[in-house]
Amino acid sequence: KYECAIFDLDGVIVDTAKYHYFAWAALAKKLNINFTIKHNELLKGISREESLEVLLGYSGLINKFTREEKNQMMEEKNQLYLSYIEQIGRDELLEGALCLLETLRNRGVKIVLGSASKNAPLIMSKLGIETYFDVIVDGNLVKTAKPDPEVFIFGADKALVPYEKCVVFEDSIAGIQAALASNMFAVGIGTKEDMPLANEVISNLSQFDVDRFFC
Ligand code: B16
Ligand code: MG
Repeated sequence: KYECAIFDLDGVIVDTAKYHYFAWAALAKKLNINFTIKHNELLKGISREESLEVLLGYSGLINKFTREEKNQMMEEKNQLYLSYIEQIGRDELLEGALCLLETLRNRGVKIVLGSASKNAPLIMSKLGIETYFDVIVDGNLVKTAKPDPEVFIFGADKALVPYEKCVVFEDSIAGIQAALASNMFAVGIGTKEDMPLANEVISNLSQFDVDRFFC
C-alpha cells in the first residue's frame, strides 16, 4: 500500500487551469498567435517562463522579443490571471477534492502539495485548505519545473516518505512525466487521450478508489 498522496493544484484540486488558459489566450490574441484549448495542453503544469516560450514558439516569434518584453508579457498574463482568481472560493474546488483530502487525513496518509504555481499560496489561503497539507511545495520553492521531478522529490523528502510509496494526482502531461521520473504512481485527472502515459486516468478525484491504495 501507499503512504503519501501528492496533489497538483491547478486542474486537480481547484478549477483554475481554465483561468491560466484564458489569460494566455488573451496574450496570444494580442500577439496574433493562433492558440486553442488543444495548444494549451502543453502549457499545463509547466512554469510561467516556459509557458511563454511554448506560446511564442507556436508562432515562430520566439526570438523576436527582448528579455524585458517577455517579462512584461508574463507580468501582464499574471495580472489578468490574478484578476480572475480574486473572487475564487470553495465552489471552485474540483469534484471529490475536499472529500478525498478529508478521507486521507482521517486515515493518517501524508498529504503533499506539488504545484508549479507561484500563486499556489494565495489560492490555498483563499480556499482555506492549507491545513490539510503536511507539506506544501510550489513554484516559489523549486528551481526546475515539471517535467523535471524536483517538485515531487522535494515534497516526498520533506514528508519523509520513499518515492515508491507516493501516489501523484496530476492533470498535465508534464506533471505525469515528473511523477513517473520520480518513481511514483501517476494518476491522471482528465482523459487518457491527454495523458496517455499515466498509470491510470480518472475524470475527477471522486472516482479515486482510496481502499485500493491506502490503508
Ligand atoms: P504561475 P499546477 C501550474 O500549476 C499550471 O498548471 C500552469 O498552467 C502554470 O503555468 C504554472 O502553474 C505556473 O503558474 O504563473 O501561477 O506561477 O498545475 O502545477 O498546480
Ligand atoms: Mg495542474
